[in-house]
Amino acid sequence: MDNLAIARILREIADLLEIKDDNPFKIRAYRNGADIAANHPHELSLLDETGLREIPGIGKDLAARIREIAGTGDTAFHRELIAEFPPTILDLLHLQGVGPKTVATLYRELDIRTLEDLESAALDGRIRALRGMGARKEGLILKALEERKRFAGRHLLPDAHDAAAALVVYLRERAPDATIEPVGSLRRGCDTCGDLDLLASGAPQSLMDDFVEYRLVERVLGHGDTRSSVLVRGGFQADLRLVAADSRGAAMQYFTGSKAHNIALRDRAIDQGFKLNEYGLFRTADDVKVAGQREEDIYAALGLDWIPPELREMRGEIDAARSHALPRLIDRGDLRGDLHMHSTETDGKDDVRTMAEAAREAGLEYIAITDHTRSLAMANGLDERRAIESAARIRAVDAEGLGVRLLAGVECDIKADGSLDLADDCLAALDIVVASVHSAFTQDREQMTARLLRAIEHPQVDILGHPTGRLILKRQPYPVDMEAVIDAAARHGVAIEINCQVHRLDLNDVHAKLARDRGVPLVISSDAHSRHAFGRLRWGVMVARRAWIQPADVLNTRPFEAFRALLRRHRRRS
Ligand code: DGT
Ligand code: CA
Ligand code: CA
Ligand code: ZN
Repeated sequence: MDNLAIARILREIADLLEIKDDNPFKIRAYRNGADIAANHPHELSLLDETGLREIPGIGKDLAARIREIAGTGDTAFHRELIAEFPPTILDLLHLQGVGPKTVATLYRELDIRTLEDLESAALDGRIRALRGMGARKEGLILKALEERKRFAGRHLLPDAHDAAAALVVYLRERAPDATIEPVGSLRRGCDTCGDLDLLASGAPQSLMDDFVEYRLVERVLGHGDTRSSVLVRGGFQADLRLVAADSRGAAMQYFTGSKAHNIALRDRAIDQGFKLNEYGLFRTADDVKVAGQREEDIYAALGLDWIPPELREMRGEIDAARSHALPRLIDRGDLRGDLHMHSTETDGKDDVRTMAEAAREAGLEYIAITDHTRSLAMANGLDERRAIESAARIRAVDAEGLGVRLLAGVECDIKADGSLDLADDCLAALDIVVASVHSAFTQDREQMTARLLRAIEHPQVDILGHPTGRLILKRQPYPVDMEAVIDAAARHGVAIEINCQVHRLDLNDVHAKLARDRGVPLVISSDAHSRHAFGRLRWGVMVARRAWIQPADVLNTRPFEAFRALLRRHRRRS
């Protein structure tokens, strides 16, 4: 039972309690518990009750529930709550913009139990008539329903990764001598995955039975000798393929994809007198197998360097592999700094010192504290006076010498007209400014592009934060001419962020590659709102790898002083 699965159950308990209008403190305790579980660096299922209770925020009740979930996959309390409602009520909760209060109203007033009920009620205009709803809310619900259909069946990479990792651990225990690895979009590090593709080589036939008997399997779709498919909890389809050990490399290559990459590789094989399939690379003339056990050998036999899975998207990797021009991709270990995070000063959960210490534990050498600014009233954003005061406090913590350097910054809101949320002299007095859009997403492409360009032209902006505003599987990016934005950033020496929040991963791989190609400096930042969130840096690094990014393309791979000299505000002077 991994932490995210535990978190999901705790969150559902909180949601269901909220639908029931239960005690707000209890609801908050479960919701906090879910956050703690989702972000905890160690596996909660391995801790006993005492170990769990040592984690701040986990009391006696929560610890007991977590023990029960870890041991049995669920808790009776959760099952009892679910039994009080139609089982489909949770689907409603998972819609963007539909919270427990709304679900409770819909259920009580209109007996809405399913997404279908909800859609017909919205289409009939019955929702706008309810207290506290209105036509706007109804429109939002219809939009969320439409988006859900469009994205149905895909999963965020980190979710898919965790679900697959748990399954791989289970399978490896059953076949310790076999090689069992994720392939498909998961291995390529795509930001969403349609299903979990696993490949086992050199495993006993019985592994297929073990697979369909996995504890989290909800339905078996197919159970064969070389391929089985199941649905596992969380809405994932998982495919397991079994191949002989001497075909492992060929099968890895084939099932990793992408399809387009495979087709190009197969065509290249044919041109060179070979046949390529999931069993190996064969000479057409006499059917002799020339490679199959190792992926590297297949690429080498075709005159190519081994291509990292993240690059296998037909974006020029085959030409680069032929001319030995593949990039040395960035790793998580190359990151020395993190330039976007929040503290209790605005909507973060931990204070500056706690964030700094956690960053140091995560192996970082420097961080920027970048709290929100005034326009984000909901987050208690900083005005000029508070920004300056908070900068003084950040610098005081820096002066303590915690073993991690701190920069005093803000995540300055870009207002609808492209102007910045704080006065120029205030921004100039800070060490670093990330500028991002958090409002007026409905502007048209021209307005939004002009807005971002104006922000980039502002001399105090060092970094453009989460540039497209997308929330993967939840919200489309706003319309914006990213090529114009990237070119402007290149002209002005403004860095562009790859934001590591798992729903953002913004820039995406395609835009990040364009930015790299145009010489824009990039940064990879966690946008952490708590001390537990630095682990997500790996997902932004994955985006960067898919964008062909090397360590030198990213500012926060530099040692602290070198990094600082490269910030736009210092560059201008040199
Ligand atoms: P997904 O699941 O939509 O996130 O994307 P993939 O890339 O994981 O696609 P999937 O699961 O359909 O197939 C896994 C890999 O298997 C795919 O990347 C390449 C390989 N593959 C599947 N079907 C074909 C095919 O018809 N031709 C070739 N050459 N390869 C295929
Ligand atoms: Ca797949
Ligand atoms: Ca598949
Ligand atoms: Zn932001």
